[in-house]
Amino acid sequence: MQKIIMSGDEAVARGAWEAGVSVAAAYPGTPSTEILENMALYKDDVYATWANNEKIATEIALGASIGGLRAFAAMKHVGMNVAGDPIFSAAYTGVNGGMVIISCDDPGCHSSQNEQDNRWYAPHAKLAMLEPSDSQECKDFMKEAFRLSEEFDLLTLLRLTTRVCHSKSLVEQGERVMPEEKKYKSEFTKFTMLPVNARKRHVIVEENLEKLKEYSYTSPLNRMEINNSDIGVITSGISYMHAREAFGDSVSYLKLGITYPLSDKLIKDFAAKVKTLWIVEEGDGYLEATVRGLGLECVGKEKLSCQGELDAARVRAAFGVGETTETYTAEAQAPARPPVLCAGCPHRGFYFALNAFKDKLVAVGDIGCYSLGASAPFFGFDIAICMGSGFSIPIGLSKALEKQNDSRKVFGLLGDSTFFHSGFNSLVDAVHSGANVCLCVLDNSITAMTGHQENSGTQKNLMGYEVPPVSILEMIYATGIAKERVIIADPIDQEAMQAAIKTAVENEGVYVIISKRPCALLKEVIKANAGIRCEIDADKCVGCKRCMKVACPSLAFENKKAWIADPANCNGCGLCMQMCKVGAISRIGGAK
Ligand SMILES: Cc1ncc(C[n+]2csc(CCOP(=O)(O)OP(=O)(O)O)c2C)c(N)n1
Repeated sequence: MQKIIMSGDEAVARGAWEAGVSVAAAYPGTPSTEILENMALYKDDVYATWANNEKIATEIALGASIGGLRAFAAMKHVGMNVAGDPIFSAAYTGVNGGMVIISCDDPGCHSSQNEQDNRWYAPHAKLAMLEPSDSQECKDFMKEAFRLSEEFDLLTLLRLTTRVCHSKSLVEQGERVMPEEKKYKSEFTKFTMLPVNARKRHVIVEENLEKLKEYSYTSPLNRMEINNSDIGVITSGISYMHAREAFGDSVSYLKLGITYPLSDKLIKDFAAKVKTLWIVEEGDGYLEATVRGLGLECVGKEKLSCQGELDAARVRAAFGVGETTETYTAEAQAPARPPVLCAGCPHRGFYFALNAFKDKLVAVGDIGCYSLGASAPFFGFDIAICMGSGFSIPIGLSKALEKQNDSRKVFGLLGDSTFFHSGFNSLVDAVHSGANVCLCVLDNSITAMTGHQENSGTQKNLMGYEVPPVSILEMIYATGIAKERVIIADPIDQEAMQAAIKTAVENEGVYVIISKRPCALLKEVIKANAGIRCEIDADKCVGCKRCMKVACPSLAFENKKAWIADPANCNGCGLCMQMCKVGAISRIGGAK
């Protein structure tokens, strides 16, 4: 069979297709996003859809599974917190068609608000769990996850981490093999989680996990590599790769593919073959807790902290083995370059306008491209917790400020995708409670942060089909808020945006601002702006640096003059033009 270089995410999608999956749902989030994007390539065979959040994605997949189809839901690690409610109950119901939850964790939080270790979800929610180490295993384990899910009637978790998702290696391609056809049939006691049924299902899920634990002892997904009898390393997922690179054949390995339920027997057998046990695992001491629970001595988290990603050098250094030469790190070669808002980004205009009222408001942010407005030079907000909270934290915070006779108005900021994810629920609470807040939807008409995924406000879906866009404005009106309290403004137009913010700051009660302008990187926007850019007349520039305050990466200041240093990225949005008091900046290449 043909071998192709694939990322872990691509291989997961391939595995799902080969396993005969019919329905796939997800909400984007690094490092999981490419799974569904690749699944959509099989749109003739699979219904692949972006759900508005991870709970919905899980429930869509569950509906398909109950109906008899193989289905999965994919998400980043924090998405599993959002999906927790259906996951914990679906673990009790079990499946009809096989069902897999894919959690992609982000150790080192490269692009996340925390580095939670989702392996704990497996024992907590009572899920089977598999952890692949490379792309071939991503494909093979995905197929096995469906088989185990059906054979043991368990919801199965495929747990990946950034380096497994994004590293590329060879993957042998296989055929799509459809599972035995299953029909939907009414099974009240299995799928209706009323207390009377749930109590019985709890007994069954425990029995099923016990059976899988028994099977796990012989599963080829777990394997021993016996090289010597001194040191035995217990490991799984990407940590296996780091351990192998660090120690080579100088130690023995127990590489675990099924990491819940863990086979006690297998761990004890391995422990009996070596003098000392080392546990090499990224994140928490999850494997270590089980090993110690079996009464076995081991070395683990006292050597390798639970923070950040592992690599071979870190593993070597921790266990004092071999060369501990430093590996290449970007920081060692170049100064840190944190991400910035792009040239022409509408969020920049919003933050610039917000700053004009800095002493009159307190702002709460959220997760999206607008998170970049938290740093210099805007320092746009100093609270950001999780998706949707940008609209609910202000409700509570405004109560606290009221009590402290602090007259500043609390602003909440989130994007269009985040609005559909969970922000709308918070908006309903804010309107219903009459809170003294201003909630701003920074609507750039796309889910930008994670790479331009469609959302319910866009006209196309993941599979490229035309769909009716859902109107954010109509949703806001549907809360019953007075129409004059809803203001739509173009964030690049400073006069309009500052007037909107001023109205909300100066008047009591709930206001909603829709900051509306499409993302500068959208294909249509790039096409419409082709050839248009700003230009600075050096003779007119007086070097006042007012234009530099908008922090556009296309602008630079040298020899006492501002200039467009990166014209290729300037889209002529004109925010800098509005700052210039001497008319040194003009737009060239067409009207806007
Ligand atoms: C629970 C959860 N799911 C997914 C993510 C990943 N994520 C971060 S920002 C974002 C989308 C933001 O899109 P939008 O609100 O439209 O703002 P934009 O980036 O377009 O400005 C997503 C999906 C996350 N951080 N948390």
